[in-house]
Amino acid sequence: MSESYLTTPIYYINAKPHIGHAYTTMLTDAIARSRRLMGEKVFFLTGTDEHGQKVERAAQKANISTPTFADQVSATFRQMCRDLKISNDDFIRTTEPRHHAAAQEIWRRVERAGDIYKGEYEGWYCTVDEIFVPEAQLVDGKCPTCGSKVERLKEESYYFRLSKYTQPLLDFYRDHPDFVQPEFRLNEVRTFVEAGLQDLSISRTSFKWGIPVPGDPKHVMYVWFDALTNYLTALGFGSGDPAAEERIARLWPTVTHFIGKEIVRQHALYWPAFLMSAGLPPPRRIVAHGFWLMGGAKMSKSLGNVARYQDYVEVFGLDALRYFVMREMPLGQDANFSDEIILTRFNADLANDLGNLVSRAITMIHRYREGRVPSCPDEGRDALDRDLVAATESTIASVKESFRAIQVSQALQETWALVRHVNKFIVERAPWVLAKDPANDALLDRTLYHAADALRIIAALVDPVMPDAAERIRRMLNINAPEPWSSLAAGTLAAGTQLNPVEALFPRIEKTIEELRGMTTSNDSTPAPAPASTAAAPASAAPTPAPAPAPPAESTDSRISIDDFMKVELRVAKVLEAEAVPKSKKLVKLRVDVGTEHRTIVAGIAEAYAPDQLIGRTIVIVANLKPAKLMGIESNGMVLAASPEGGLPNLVAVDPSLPAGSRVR
Ligand code: ME8
Repeated sequence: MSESYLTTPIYYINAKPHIGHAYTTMLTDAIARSRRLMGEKVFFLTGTDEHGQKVERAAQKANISTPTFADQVSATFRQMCRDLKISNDDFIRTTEPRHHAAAQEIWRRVERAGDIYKGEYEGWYCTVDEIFVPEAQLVDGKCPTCGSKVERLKEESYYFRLSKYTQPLLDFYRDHPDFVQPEFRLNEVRTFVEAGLQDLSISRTSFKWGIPVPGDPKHVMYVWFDALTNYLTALGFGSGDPAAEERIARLWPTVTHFIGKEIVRQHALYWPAFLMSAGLPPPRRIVAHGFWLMGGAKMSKSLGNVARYQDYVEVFGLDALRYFVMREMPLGQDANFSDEIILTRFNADLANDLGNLVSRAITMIHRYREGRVPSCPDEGRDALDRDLVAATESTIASVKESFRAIQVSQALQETWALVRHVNKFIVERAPWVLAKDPANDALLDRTLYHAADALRIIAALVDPVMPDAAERIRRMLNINAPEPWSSLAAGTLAAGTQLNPVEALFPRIEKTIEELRGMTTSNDSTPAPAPASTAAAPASAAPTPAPAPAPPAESTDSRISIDDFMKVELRVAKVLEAEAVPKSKKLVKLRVDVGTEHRTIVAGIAEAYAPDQLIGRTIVIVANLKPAKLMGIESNGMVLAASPEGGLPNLVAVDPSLPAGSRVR
């Protein structure tokens, strides 16, 4: 049996997980599940990256000890895996003793190779990305990757002789052109290496929250030196266990690291260089996906423009979220995360296409054949039958190929082409007409058989992305276990199978976006870690995207003109009345004076303010928003509040002496 090792990045714990982390984890999970269905044995690792100054500072801000803080936030990532039904085999934390042993072992090996020396680092450091930034790469004095402020460092530091690996890396890239997927990302790294590499500072002395350097505990390891090693730790590297040696020899050459595109350099350059120095082979493959954007900028915890995966699971269901992210983001490209696009895809692809197919195929077998799958003799098949069988067979082949090539969006498009084909087949055959005349019995049997058989194949093909939906379809078809993809073929559904009752798979969501937002309640009970920065967010209920304060270097320019800004009518208002909205944790109904009139606004601030704290306040509202219904109440405007990530909204305040209706600009 062939075997492979798949990893996600290990996530920083300066804040809780968002859709970006959920995405990489779900994508890797879908690939792991597809490989298992193809008969491979998979070892799938995810976890948390817990050291570094950023985490130490976040713990200080939250007024919790760093280890307690680390335990709490790491637990939210572990919970994410459970919530998203991730099939990982291990969850690693870099604060675990097994990882300390592995990181120190790799350090020693690199040191023995003569690749570590002591020097002094003087230069800029971005704590958000945990990277050293050469002066020439600063953009307006800020980090070129995330746009955050950089800090000046001057401290004693150990260096890794990265420069020595310039040629070995270039040779390796030449010999392994498929090392990074998509290929153009490897070209970017190659260009960077060709320009010549400088040695890399790999230790820090100005804080303590890290793995001590062997033999010199005044230093802690640079977080990336520590973090990258996690991929070996999980195989038992540094444990001294002889079984680990065998495991490393077997699995390490198969490893694929799934990452976001912002950390390609660390994985495709630093990591192979560290490994070469330690006498180990570089990873087999790096798969780098694009960014989820929110309001034109990368969704990121440091910018604060994040969407919580929990809100989407609650409103749309887990399978729908998994489907959406994997369908919407072709590998390597950026994609927009928006409530509107999810709702549209939910109703079009899941409720209409797949949901209808399931309900039609199963219901008709119950109605016309007492719930038993009819038999389907070969004779009498016509072009319509043959086309469907051929489409089913070719979809099985192409979907397998797409999963192998890590093109999950493509695999879903291919599967949906089959879903639509079967729906069309049913409409063309019109079983409801055939059923009226017993002379059509054989044709009706063939029609129902082919529809149910294709549905069985579709369930198998969506299984890696939508494991629950696949299981529910199998249950309706009375199939007990997932079908291995190696033997998946059209025409093997057993005639005579007694089907179970039909279930609604994805009932259409008839609500508007505003109503959906009003329904969303936060189930977040773990303490909120201190954010690295905050962004002003509208105070309407989650999951409204917040505009990002500054676009990162790689995003498209999302700046607006003064004319665009002036279209938004911000005005001072006085709160006259306030009452909680029944059955909503977040919403409060306000009656406000906007100078020219009194109006009702529903705001998502109930968790932060009791109604009587609001009466008499002077606030700022968006006065020219189209009305929206929230929990059945028409809201005419939006209250402005700043919302730190994971924290409660804080109303934007102006001098209370300002008259209601004053324009804010
Ligand atoms: O970089 N769109 O951790 P991190 C898509 N600890 N994916 C996103 C995303 C977005 N907007 N935001 C985050 C680190 N991600 C290091 C990794 S590995 C040895 C150390 C995903 O918490 C994506 O996978 O900043 C990205 O690479 C990762 O989260 C970064 O997570």
